[in-house]
Amino acid sequence: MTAITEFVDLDRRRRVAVLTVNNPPVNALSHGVRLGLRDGIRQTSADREVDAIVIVCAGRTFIAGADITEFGKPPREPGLHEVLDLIEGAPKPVVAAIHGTALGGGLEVTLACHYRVGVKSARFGLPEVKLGLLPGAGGTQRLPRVVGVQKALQMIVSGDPIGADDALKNGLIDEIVDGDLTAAGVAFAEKVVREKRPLRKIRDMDEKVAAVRGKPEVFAEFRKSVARQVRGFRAPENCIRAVEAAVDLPFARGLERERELFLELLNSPESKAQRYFFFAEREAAKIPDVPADTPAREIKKAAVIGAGTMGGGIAMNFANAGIPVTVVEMARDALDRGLGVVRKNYEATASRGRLTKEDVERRMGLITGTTDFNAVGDADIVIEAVFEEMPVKKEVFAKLDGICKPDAVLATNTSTLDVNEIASATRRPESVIGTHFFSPANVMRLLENVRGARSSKTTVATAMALGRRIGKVPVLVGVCHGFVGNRMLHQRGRESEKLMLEGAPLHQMDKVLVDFGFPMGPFAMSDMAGLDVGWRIRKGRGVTSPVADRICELGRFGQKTGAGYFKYESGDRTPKPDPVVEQIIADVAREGGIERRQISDQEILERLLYPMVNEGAKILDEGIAIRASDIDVIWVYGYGWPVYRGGPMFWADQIGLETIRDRMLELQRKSGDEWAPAPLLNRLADQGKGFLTL
Ligand code: T1G
Ligand code: NAD
Repeated sequence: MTAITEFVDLDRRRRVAVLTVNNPPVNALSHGVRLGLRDGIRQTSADREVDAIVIVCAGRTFIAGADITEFGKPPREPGLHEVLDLIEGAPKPVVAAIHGTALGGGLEVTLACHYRVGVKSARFGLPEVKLGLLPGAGGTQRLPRVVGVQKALQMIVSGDPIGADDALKNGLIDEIVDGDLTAAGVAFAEKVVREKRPLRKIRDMDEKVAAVRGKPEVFAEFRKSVARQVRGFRAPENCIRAVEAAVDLPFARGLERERELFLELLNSPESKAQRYFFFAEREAAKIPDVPADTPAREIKKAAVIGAGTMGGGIAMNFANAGIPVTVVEMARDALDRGLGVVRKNYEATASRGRLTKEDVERRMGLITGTTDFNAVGDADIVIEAVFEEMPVKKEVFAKLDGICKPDAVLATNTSTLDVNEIASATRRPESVIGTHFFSPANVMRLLENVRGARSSKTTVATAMALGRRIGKVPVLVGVCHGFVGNRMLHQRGRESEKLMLEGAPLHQMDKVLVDFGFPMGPFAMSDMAGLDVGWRIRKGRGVTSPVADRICELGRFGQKTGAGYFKYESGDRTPKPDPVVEQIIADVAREGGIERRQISDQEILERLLYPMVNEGAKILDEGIAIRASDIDVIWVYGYGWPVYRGGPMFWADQIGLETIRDRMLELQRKSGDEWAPAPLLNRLADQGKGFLTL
């Protein structure tokens, strides 16, 4: 074995050369890897002792793409196109031997090879669209020539990988191999040589793109079919145009068109935000004082207290991950109702073909309902999701303290209450932590883990590891009212009520945020979550919200009662303005002596989002969030902040903190001290810095 570069080794197996890429952790196509592949292909192409070449990777995966950390930096030769032209133009067969995830530029490397083999567990994808980009090294031109235009459009615009069986069925790979991958790759290459198979260059394959030539309806239908999920994103349309070029243009011209469309995206604010977010999501998993090797408790059995809106969804997460879970309710009818909702949700998913009947029964089989608290004695973790009332929570935790095994983790799903006070109801506060799921808990990916003053590192590590295991994005936050997400949401809510009294129609405010990229406006979202939850919390805390309270007093709790801030036709979730509510707002404004006026979309946007950013600055200053990017991860995964705007803190940095601070000072002079800029915002604005420089 000789090293071509630090990241690529060359070995020989009889008359087959093996180029092994070794650039941990994911063999990204960094400059050193490209250099090694270029020199390796040149050397082995010229070597008369070599009949074929195999490209394989060391470590846990085949090449997982271009090195994202190199984007935005001056490009270094060789570029990926040069390397791929050498591979495809090699005078002897080049075979890619694939394991793990061949993604982005990694899949494009395999598409430049003449043949591809993969192990059963391998996955194949072009996820560039998730970075606000498109496959920029021939993927949009070569993939449709192999798997056909429809499949290529689906893979490139969704960015989701496919498995080996699907890849084989669609001609993306030639064989599924098992055992030693390098040996299998070499054997396949020797077979190609022995059978004198052609040097199959995908660039020369025209049949599958020709089949769609002159049929623009194929693209029109596809655009229609993805319109809802690609709303606001810039990259998907460029992806579709690049595949159109593969159909309409000769290969070389198609590559040029792909390049133009790629560069447009590379320099776009959307891709900058999505590339930032890629790393922000991975940073969120790192807790400075809880190293990655901190021992976490193994979760073999779980329990959930309360089978209401949240309890049922939380239990589904465990069952979905194959973890047996016991659900405890205080009465049989509440239990049956809660588990009934769980079964209905699973059956609804099965009716959409995303689960089989066997899957439904297997998952329901992992969920055991009981009204006997003692049944949770052997659970490794217990998550409490009972009423949001401190006395009820403390009574439950005191009971769990007496029942659960010594090393069990006791977690609370409270959305606002003091986790430290809840922990004080036990003799083991070090084992208590907040695990704040978002509704619907079996769908929303965010998990806000709330570290109590006494939560041990093992308890923190356990909650973070569990979050990833049940398919969530866990983010660690500190204890304060509403933690990070709800605390910032409260500031937006406060200002939205002022705006409504000053004259901004509810549907206008919702439209401003929907146009900004949120899936739903604040008032439609409240109607979906249920106005009664907030009403119960306000009553519990003796605080009022005049308009919302009057709406709730009329029994209008939102979608679940057919009316809330908006009214809903039966079976239709479209929010419709309701004169009843407009009258309530006008009455409260008149009683408050508030003069009403037209308010611009820009003013609405600033007054709804700047208070959130300002609260984010306070949260950072108080150490409730470890880093600004964690706040962005919380808002993207928990509150629908559009990922192509990075998150509230990233977005604020793009606008410039000085601009935001100065606008807040203006509003402070007009409307009062709730607009006072946070000390951190002031400091950074004065220094001309951003939150992400912290
Ligand atoms: N570049 C640089 N670093 C990367 C990387 C990449 N492509 N992929 C992962 N990392 C880092 C990551 O930040 C983390 O670092 C560590 O590797 C482990 O990652 C020309 C333009 C492969 C499925 O979009 O989807 O090719 O935090 O924690 O959960 O057309 O990483 O440890 O310091 O995510 O096992 C297209 C991106 C690029 C794939 C593994 N490729 N990666 O998941 O580990 S654009 C992608 C992933 C492109 C071409 C275009 C996942 C993974 P750290 P991890 P994982
Ligand atoms: P819910 O009213 O729908 O369900 C609470 C359930 O707890 C009820 O079924 C009730 O019978 C049961 N319960 C009450 N006391 C009990 C006890 N002593 N033992 C066993 N069961 C008991 O409420 P929810 O919306 O599911 O909220 C539950 C918790 O989750 C609250 O702390 C809430 O703040 C939090 N939360 C709610 C949401 C949301 O959007 N609904 C989101 C995040 C967090």
